[in-house]
Amino acid sequence: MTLPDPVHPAWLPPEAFRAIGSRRTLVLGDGLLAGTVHDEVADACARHGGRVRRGAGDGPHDLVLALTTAEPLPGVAGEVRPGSAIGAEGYVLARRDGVTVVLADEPAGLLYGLFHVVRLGERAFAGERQAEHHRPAMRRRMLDHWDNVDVHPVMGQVERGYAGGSIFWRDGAPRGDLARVRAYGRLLAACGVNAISVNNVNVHATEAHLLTDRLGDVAALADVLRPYGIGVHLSVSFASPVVLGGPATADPLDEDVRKWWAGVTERVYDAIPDFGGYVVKADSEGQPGPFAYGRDHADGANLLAEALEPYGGVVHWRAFVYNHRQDWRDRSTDRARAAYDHFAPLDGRFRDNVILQVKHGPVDFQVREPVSPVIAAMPATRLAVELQVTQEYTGQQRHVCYLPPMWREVLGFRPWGDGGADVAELVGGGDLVGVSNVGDDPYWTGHPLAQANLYAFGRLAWTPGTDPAAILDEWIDLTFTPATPSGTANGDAEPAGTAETERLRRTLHAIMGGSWRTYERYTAPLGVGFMVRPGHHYGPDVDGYEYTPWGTYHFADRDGVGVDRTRATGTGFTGQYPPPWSQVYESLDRCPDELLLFFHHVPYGHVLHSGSTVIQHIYDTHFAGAEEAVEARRRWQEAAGLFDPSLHARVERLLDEQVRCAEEWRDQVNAYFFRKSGVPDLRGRRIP
Ligand code: GCW
Repeated sequence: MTLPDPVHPAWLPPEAFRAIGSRRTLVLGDGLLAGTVHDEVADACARHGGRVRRGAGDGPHDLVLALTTAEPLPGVAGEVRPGSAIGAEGYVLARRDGVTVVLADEPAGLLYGLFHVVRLGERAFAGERQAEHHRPAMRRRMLDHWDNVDVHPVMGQVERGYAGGSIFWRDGAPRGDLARVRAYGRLLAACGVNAISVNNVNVHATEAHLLTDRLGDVAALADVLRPYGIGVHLSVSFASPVVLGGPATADPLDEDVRKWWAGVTERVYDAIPDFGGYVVKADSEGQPGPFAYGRDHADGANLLAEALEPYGGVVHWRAFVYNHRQDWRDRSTDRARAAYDHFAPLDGRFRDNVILQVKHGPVDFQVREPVSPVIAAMPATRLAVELQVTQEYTGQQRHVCYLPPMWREVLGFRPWGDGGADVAELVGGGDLVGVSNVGDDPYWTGHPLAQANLYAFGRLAWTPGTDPAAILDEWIDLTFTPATPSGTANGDAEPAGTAETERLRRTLHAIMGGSWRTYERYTAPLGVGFMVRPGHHYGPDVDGYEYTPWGTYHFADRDGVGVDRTRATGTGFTGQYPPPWSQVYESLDRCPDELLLFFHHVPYGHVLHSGSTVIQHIYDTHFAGAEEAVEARRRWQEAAGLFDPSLHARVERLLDEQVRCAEEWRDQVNAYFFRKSGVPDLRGRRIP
């Protein structure tokens, strides 16, 4: 596939297909996605001299990609066919007698199997391989685009977008570059993503029309994404009937409203038969919702679910509901409590095709938050966990911040303690949703190294237990050194790379591997959150949100800092967790250091488990974090010869900005707390 110039190929450079493209492949199976698999291989063969057959299979073959329903399956493929079902998107990978086999029950499995072979490169064609069964942990692995069709006067083309404009929309119209959208679908399929929503959850006037008279624009996107197994979803306004010329009310219990949604939804499926469903942000930050009619969120979600049900569609109903007009003087209102307080009582009331979409933390995508208690509180409700791939609060794609270590902690969190299920298991078979970090920038994600977050999102949604460092290796190998993969994420032996590729890997690990913790060190301390500039949320402003209606406070005074969320003396938020966490978070002694100020208000002299006082920890981490940014830049500068010069130059410029901003954070946070507390730095460093 030829990419529209000058778009960066990300993790699918042509070289990544060399191993397949130089061999003899047989593709057995019908259907659109099997056709995609054939075309991918054919394209690779045209470049690298191999050949591909589809249907009838004169041997010999090096690679057979076959549906289990294909008759007859050639010898080796027949031998590795498992006795039981492989499952919707799964595949079996094996190698015997010099033939590599991918078997799948459905064409989607063939596509994911093909990309597995791409990841393995030459290793896919060496030695023998016992049959391995691969299937995704999450049924839906979805990216939400916060893309506006019109340029929003405040938020622009993409809300919280840091990679240029939208790849779908521009100035009120479709952007029209469907080749780019197709290339995006291909990248997503290669990391395992199978669904996207194509517009912002804040649905403004123009965007509301995508549901009705501008449905053709959505159908055009669905058409180019379909060959890569990507289902299209749409964010809709709860007030759609009112704003699109239907009934004068959007009351979910009104008969005319129900009929209106049924009719509209029928037309959606006429245009897009495999349409995924609706995404809804209701009664949140000014978006309309069922509260206006005295109804609750189960009433609201079920209305849309009922309309989608005949077609197998789903509603992603967001749990991000809180009072964004609170009085900062009111210490009893706690934004962290809001999602649980609104939704936990509704457990069991949602229709089967409602998926409650819960942000991973109780507040709002901060660099450090506890896991949302809603996830453990809704056993009778289908759940999606929402992660923010776009780096709104983690450096806005100007800072390197490799997020998978945070996501791994979220997915591995056990709400009932050791021995209980973890978040990935709780949501297992359900949905993992990420807010996309992609735009029309030539590197897709603005910061070229932010591509790794997108790639890793898909890979973690497929296999949540994967080590983030192994995913990083996979991404590095595909993107930068496709000829010499290390393949550690697949558990394969590591072949010797050249000294140069080893240096390249070491450089990227040094810069990216710990970058989330580095970012945490130079920004808001110990889980307290925010301290960002209001509005755009970039850079430090310690009191920026302190006296605002948004509910995000740190309560620093001359004696101490932090939010008391205990049951004993605070907002009672700790009580939303089951034991042991309700007790661990309640207890000043047991609360993990990194979340201390999320749960407790403590004096500056409070001694952490680490042995340091809170104030000294603030100074130490801020000096260390800013130094780590300087060190990352130094490593990058040293590695100039290892990367494409224009990519290198782009990252270098961004690292300059990261260093500048990290030092600004360091100085503002340190100065602020020194002035509040009057406690000097034990090590006598300069605090402005
Ligand atoms: O983090 C906040 C963002 C808003 C966003 C909102 C949400 C789309 O600042 O820009 O709106 O979350 O998740 O709905």
